[in-house]
Amino acid sequence: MIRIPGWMAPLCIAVLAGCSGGPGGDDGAVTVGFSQVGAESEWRTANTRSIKESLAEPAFRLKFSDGQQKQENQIKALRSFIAQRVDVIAFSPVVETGWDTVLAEAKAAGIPVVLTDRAVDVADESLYVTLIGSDFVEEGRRAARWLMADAAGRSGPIRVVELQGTVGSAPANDRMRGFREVIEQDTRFQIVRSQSGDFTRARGKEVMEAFIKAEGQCRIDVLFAHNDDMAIGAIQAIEETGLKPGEDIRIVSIDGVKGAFEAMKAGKLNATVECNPLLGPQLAQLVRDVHAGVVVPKRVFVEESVFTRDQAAAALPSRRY
Ligand code: GYE
Repeated sequence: MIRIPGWMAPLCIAVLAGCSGGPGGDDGAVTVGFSQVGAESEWRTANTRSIKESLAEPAFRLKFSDGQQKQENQIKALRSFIAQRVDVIAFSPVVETGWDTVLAEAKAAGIPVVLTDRAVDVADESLYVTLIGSDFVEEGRRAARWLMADAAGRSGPIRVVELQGTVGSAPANDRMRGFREVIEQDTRFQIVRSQSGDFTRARGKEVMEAFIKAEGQCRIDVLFAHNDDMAIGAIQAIEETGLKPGEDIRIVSIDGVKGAFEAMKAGKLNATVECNPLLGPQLAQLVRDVHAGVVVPKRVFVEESVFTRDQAAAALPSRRY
């Protein structure tokens, strides 16, 4: 028996009534409204490119909106997609909470919602059809596991500072959680400072400067940054104080963008945990399926791994982001 998901009911009524269900006309293209977080990192730039390439004509008609890291902008974009009666809404929510109302509006309009990259925290899970993205908790665990292996034989205390991603975002919440879950099993490690650098290089640099100022030159052993861009900003801050990033302070970050591979090649970053931004092709397939009424899994993961300094030079030429 084919189960019709709740959000499809109004859509079915529209189809039965002979309505095309979208503004696209009869060419068969699926009209997608996509609301992006912003352009805060190398990861995001690669992600946007992948989405634009994959949701291209003639199969799709893409309405793309950049939220500039502000939830209010994203909510406005979603409302405008609803008003334009797009076929499918896809979006990467900047933070996890505060989406219930606008998602209920999309559901009432019969427009299915596909979450990409980041999760939402809503009371009613039927407000979205599926989420495609990485396992951020596992990425945090991987960073911690790498640090523990790297510190084998070393005595404690090992003083860690953490640059968090955007406050309230799924990757910041989950990476913090996964990292702590593992690192707390090893009593040598102490997280001495933890603050948001908003996933940008500029903020990563500023906050690292403040950490060094507050802790004094030789009291930070390890930096864990929730993304490569903040690590790259922090590397500058570390160099400006005369310390050697990658040596005096061991650094692990997340994403695996080209800038991280270059920093590893130069010996300044020790490891990066991969977070694959090239979601476009999988997203396009999901959008097609959802639009056709195919029942899709509620959660779709992306495959990733960890890269270290000794692998950087060999891996760099084949990196696609
Ligand atoms: O790690 C970071 C970006 O949501 C996975 O957002 C994404 C994160 C990514 O700004 O670089």
